[in-house]
Amino acid sequence: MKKQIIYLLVTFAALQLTSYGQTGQQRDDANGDWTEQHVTLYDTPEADMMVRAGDIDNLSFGWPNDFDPFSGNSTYSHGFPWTLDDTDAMGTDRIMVISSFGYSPFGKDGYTSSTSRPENLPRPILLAYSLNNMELESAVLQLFADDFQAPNWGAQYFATINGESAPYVAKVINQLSQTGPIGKIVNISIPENHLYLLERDSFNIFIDDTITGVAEGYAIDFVKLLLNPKGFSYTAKVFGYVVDIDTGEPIENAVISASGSGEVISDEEGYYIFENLPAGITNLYVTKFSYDTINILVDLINGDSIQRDFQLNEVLEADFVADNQNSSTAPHSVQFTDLTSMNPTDWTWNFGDGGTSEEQNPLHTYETNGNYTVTLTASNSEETNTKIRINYISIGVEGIEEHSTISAYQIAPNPISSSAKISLDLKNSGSLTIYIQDITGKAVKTVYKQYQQKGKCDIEMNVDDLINGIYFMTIQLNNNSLTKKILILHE
Ligand SMILES: [Ca+2]
Ligand SMILES: [Ca+2]
Ligand SMILES: [Ca+2]
Repeated sequence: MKKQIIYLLVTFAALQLTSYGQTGQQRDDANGDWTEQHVTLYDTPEADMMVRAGDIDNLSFGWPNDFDPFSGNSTYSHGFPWTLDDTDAMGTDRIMVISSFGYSPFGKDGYTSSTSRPENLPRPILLAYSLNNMELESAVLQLFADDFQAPNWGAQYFATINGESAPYVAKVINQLSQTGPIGKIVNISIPENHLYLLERDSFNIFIDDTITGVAEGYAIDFVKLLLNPKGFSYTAKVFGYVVDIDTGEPIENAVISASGSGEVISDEEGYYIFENLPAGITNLYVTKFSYDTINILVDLINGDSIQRDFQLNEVLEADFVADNQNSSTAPHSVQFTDLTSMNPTDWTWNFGDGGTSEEQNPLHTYETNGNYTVTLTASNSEETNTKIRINYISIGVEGIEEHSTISAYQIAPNPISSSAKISLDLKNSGSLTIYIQDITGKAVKTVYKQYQQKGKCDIEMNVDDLINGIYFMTIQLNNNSLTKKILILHE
């Protein structure tokens, strides 16, 4: 009898092994044919366009029965090394060991031990497609990552996309601590200011570590690009509270951004919620002026609802505005107002024309025409921080409202009773942010935050949610910004 039970158990285990290796699903609307190496689909349930390189086959092992690689679960551990298949897309379904790997006193990961040069050198993964005049508004990169263990072995990955450094990719993969040869879907947003890289109808991602020399290898089953994503097939809910780490007070208006799901703002209780984050690894950022930025990975299974609270540490962050940045001729006097957080006690101003001051709110007179970069270094007994505003002051440079990258700007009407139009002429494309601060420097409203093509644009703004008073509006394009005083007077 006992023998029979053992026999049954062995048979059952053998059956499990044979079923592992079969792919339950071979095709779906969001991904197309899983066995294809290069797929482009338009208007899928998830995006205006989906491009993939690499077959969806768990590095050629196949998926266990009832396992869905998009569900957010990790695969079971698989063997290694494995026989390479020449038909697999470049850079997929193969072990790649960082190119700096050399002598490693701290041991080796399994992938490094079981493979050799030159087969295991990192390779780029290429996606080719045609945008067909599609306007690109956002993009999410999904990759099925296997055996990434930078924290365990001390690797410091970098990533490039079309040859440009992609720190937003490196940031995520450097935090992955996969427990051995297992795979999981990872979601990474392409930031707005890098979308132009995807307008070349090709996408080349390369991941390596050319510095540390440690023994770390990884593998990628497939890479998938969602252009103008609409939503994800498998999602989870994440919610929580943002509070000050010292006082425990809720922090309102903190911006929480998540890969592929835009951003949400904490309310007066510090509460935020994302209803539909993609399953798998997703990166969350929490930012708030005068607080340290927090970045964490969340690991989500389809249908999860999890709480993640954030405790932010207030820091001294320098900032300032000028009442009157532009003038047609010198001499021109500018009143600067310090907006630094955490009660600074010392200020060092550099006005860009050789002039300096140690007052909190200096008045400075520019004697010569030109563009001037203004720097404020503020400190208290514990911290120091510097704010640089490039070409912040413009005097006698081609018209009154001239600026190095933002020209012909106008806010009308001003004073504003309910809504106003901001008219801009941008000399460069880039990340455009428009925000409003109150007289104490507290950010009270984000008017606009998007990638913007160069040229003329009009932005409508409603200020019904702000009480009457004087405010400062900052228009920031990439690293350049200008600030204008506005007056809100509701009728
Ligand atoms: Ca394969
Ligand atoms: Ca590894
Ligand atoms: Ca594959």
